[in-house]
Amino acid sequence: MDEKKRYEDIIRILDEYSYEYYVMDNPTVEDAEYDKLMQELLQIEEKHPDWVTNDSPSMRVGGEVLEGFEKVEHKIPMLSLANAFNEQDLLDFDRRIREKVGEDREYMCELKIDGLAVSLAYENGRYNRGATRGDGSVGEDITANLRTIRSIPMKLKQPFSIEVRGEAYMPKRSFVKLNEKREEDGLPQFANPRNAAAGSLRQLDTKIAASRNLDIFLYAVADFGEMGVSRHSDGLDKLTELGLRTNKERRVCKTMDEVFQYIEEWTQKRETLDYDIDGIVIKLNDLAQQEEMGARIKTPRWSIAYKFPAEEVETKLEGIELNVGRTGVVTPTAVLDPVQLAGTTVSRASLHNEDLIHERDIRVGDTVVVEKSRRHHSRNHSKHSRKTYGE
Ligand code: 3B9
Repeated sequence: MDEKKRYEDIIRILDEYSYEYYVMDNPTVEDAEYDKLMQELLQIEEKHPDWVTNDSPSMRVGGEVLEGFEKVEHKIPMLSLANAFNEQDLLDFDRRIREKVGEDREYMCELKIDGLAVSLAYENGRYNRGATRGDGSVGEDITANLRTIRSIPMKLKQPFSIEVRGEAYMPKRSFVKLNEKREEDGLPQFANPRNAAAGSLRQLDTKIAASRNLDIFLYAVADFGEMGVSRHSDGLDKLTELGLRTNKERRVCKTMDEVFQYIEEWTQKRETLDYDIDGIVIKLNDLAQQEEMGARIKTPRWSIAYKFPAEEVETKLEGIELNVGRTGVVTPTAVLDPVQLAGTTVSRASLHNEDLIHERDIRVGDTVVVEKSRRHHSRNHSKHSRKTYGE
């Protein structure tokens, strides 16, 4: 029997099983069957180390320890999204679009996943490089860590050379489990799934990222040009056809009423998802119309993110003010880089008393999490901040 051929067959079968399990969310075989083939693969690889390439299913468990992360230049910049905080901002967005492209328009509504923006480069259909967004022009090479995300195909179903963009995230259930485990082990907690995902992908030991159970949704291509589609929605369908994981809760809307309906629906349903979303992304669907609208330096004019009123948001501690009350009690107040929280702008928050500052080792320049007060004993203060932890 041709062992090389058997080896290649096993890789194909394992890749197909992974695709069905992790991308389609529809397992087709028992775990035992998968494990048996994986064992056979490992045995062959032990005999023929020279056959093993980076895109073997055996490489998904990590093992490589990196010295640092190389810089990666994004030849086509990774843009971000302008924000909308209310209906009026969205109506203004729609008006600017109608002024330029006319009344004949449709919008794609998507969930805004609260994760880490990354890009995946495929060369002739093979996974070639993965990078963080960084500042949009230059990111970090996290190819090895992203390889551990099982839903990222090492091979596309057609040999395209494309750069796809998306959001890597940690599912809520994995986040809760991870923090429980860290508590047991006496390790500091992650503040939220986004920090946990970002921390995991920044690990030099790829085994750590592999153990963190991350996932990904892809939502864009650097250049849809070569894919032969004329609408963003067709582009996403094409990504799905190529074997990439896209978010299925997307919807084409023909009117702003439909857009508002979509927003309303997901404002209600967001807690039912196993991942955090921080808003809704609205994109002009027609790619020619997108081009007509063009882009600002950092953000396209054809897209906008409606942000949910945040209950908890990170910002920088700019200073601490001490106020002495009539009774002589000193209350420290945090002066913050202004952020949107629960529908209002917050630039100050009570730190309650000096002990709290020492207890949490709060210092100017720290990143702090400001949250809407949920406590009854601090009635006088609508906001308070706590120190966050980032790995
Ligand atoms: C260069 C969803 C998010 C998102 C885009 C998103 C964040 C960003 C974006 C991606 N969730 N969608 N979409 N669901 N968190 C729309 C900003 N697109 C781009 O990054 C991009 C980049 C483009 C076009 C789009 O063309 C240019 C080429 C050269 C110069 C300037 C623009």
